[in-house]
Amino acid sequence: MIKPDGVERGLVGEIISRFEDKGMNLEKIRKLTIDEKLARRHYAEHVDRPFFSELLEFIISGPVIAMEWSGESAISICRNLMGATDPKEAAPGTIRGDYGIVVTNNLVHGSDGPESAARELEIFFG
Ligand code: D4T
Repeated sequence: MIKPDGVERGLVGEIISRFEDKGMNLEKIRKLTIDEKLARRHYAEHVDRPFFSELLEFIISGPVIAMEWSGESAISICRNLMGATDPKEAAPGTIRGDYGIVVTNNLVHGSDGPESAARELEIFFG
């Protein structure tokens, strides 16, 4: 998912190109504004984390681009392209390393395993 900061900053094409250039296949794409109910469902695992309310407020603050990508080792490859969660620590050459500074506004979200991918695809594409 490209988060509201990535959309607002006009980085959608750049971010999609990075996944395509690596050899990933874009299967589905949808622009939507997440409402609070959907945000709570998507981020249910983080409900007890101290940053939850900030994360919730941010993710509903503007449109996002939800995407399904396929390809060899798609989950780990996409997460490597995204870089470390905190853009301050993300390596140059990664999306977060090249475009981000603040951890809340870290531009992209990627499923961290097959179960979360299936759960999140169901949330965004049914
Ligand atoms: P996502 O889930 O967005 O791909 O991020 P990660 O898998 O890389 O990281 P995460 O689950 O630890 O964090 C989820 C989400 O919360 C934001 N966040 C994180 C935040 O706003 N403040 C914080 O202190 C942390 C650690 C960023 C990603």
